[in-house]
Order: sequence, then structure tokens, then C-alpha cells
Amino acid sequence: MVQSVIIRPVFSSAIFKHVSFFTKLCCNHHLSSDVSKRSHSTCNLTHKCYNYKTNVTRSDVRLHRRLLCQTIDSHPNFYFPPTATRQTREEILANFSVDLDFVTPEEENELLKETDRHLQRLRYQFDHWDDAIEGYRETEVSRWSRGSSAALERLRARAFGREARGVLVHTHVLDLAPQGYIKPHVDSVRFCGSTIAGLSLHSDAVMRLTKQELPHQTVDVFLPARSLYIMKDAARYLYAHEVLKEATFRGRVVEKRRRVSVISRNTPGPKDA
Ligand SMILES: O=C(O)CCC(=O)C(=O)O
Repeated sequence: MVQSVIIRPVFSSAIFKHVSFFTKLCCNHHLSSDVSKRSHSTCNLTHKCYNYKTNVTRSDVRLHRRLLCQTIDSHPNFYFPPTATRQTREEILANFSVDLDFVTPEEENELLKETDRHLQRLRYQFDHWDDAIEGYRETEVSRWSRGSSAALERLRARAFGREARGVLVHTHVLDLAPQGYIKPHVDSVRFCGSTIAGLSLHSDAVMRLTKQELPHQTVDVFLPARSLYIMKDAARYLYAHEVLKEATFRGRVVEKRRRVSVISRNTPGPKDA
């Protein structure tokens, strides 16, 4: 049954003292050290292939290399480790997109100025009681200045269609300190529908997706500043997502600065129960 849960503005609720907006959104935390410690360097590709599945043949490895090259060429922001199955690739590539330079540097500045006005009185939170997220502050914004509105409207049209039907009025603004990170979780179906669209501002980041039922199926997604990601359907429901603490992508360290994400979601639909 669909539960009609309205996300109240963060500050209007006494609950906020104990349960953050972010926490309400998360229903599952998958804190598998196995998953988070796994290295995804491509250098020792062959070695890992043989480690994972001892009956992997040389032609399997060649096939993997070919797929890897194709993926790098056509999907440079995704890293599928050697263990990723065809199904994982298909589920993610069909349901997760990254649009580079979605906003201009001027729009980014405008958005940062505006979100800073909302965030400035808040302190970064560490050691959050439920341990889902570290080093962050957050708010919700429902009215945007004219300077930011154009970018937000483009975001909604891109993620939810021109009519932006069913989009939550409040946009979630999440500010992660340079040492901040988000642990694996799936947004609660009580508060959020099939689509999550997030704009990354000021810093690059790496998001890892881990299949809930097959935790060795992971994908890393590089989210540069000013890019927009859209995560929907299978990617949103079947995979936990996290923003990495030690961010590396294809073996390269990604410099983490303060990152502000502006996230728009739609309301839960009949399938979300
Ligand atoms: O900051 C982001 O882009 C991801 C935030 C997130 O994981 C969430 O709000 O569920």
C-alpha cells in the first residue's frame, strides 16, 4: 500500500533535532567493510579476475578488457570492475546518467551563493547517531531566486520531463565537508519515488553503487563538479549508493573539496509501498 508521507520542511519539525532529512530518506545502510574496502584499480585487472573466479580463461580476460575499453570510450564516468556482470552494466547504464557541465560556472556560483545563505547558520555534523553520513549539513529550499531558477527548471525538465509531474516542491541541499562522506544506503520508498536527480557543486566526487542482493556487484561513478546525475528505477531501488570517503576513480585519487549537492526527487508512486 502506498503511504502518503509528506516531507516537511526541515526546520519546521521538532523531529529535525533527532532525525535529519537525509536519515529519513535512508532506509538501508549496507556497511559491509568488504564492499567499502574493495579496490577498483584497473592495473591488476588480470590478477583480480583470476582471484575472483579461478576458472576464468584468458579469453574471458580479453573479453573483459574489450568491454572495459568500450565502456571507457562510451561511458567515461563509469567504472565497472572485472566482476561486474552484463546485467549490472545494463541495469546501471539504462538507469543512471551523468550530464557533464550541466550548469555553467556562473550558474554554479549563483547556486552556491544562494545555498550558502541557507546553510551558513548550520554546523557540520559529525558522529551522527545513526552513522549514515559524516561531516555534513543540510537544508531544504522551496523558493529559489531568479538567478538559480533557470538551472533548477532545466534540472527538473531533464530528470522528470517538461511537466515535471510529481516532483517534490522542496529541493534537498546537502553540504559535505572535504572529509565528509555518505555510507551505502537506499533512499526510503516512503519519502521518495523512482527518480533522484543531483547536481554536484564545487567539488568532484565518486559515487559507488552496490547491488543489494549481490554485494560483489559494484559500479563507481565519477561525478565532476557542475555535472548532473539522474538515478532511477533499477539503479535507485536495487543498488545502494554512497559517496566515497577515500575517493579514487580508475586508480586516480580524486581531490575532495567541500561539495554541495542540490537534489530533486519525485513523490512515491503506486509501486513504492
Ligand atoms: O550528495 C549526493 O549527491 C547524494 C546524496 C544521497 O545519497 C542522498 O540524498 O540519498
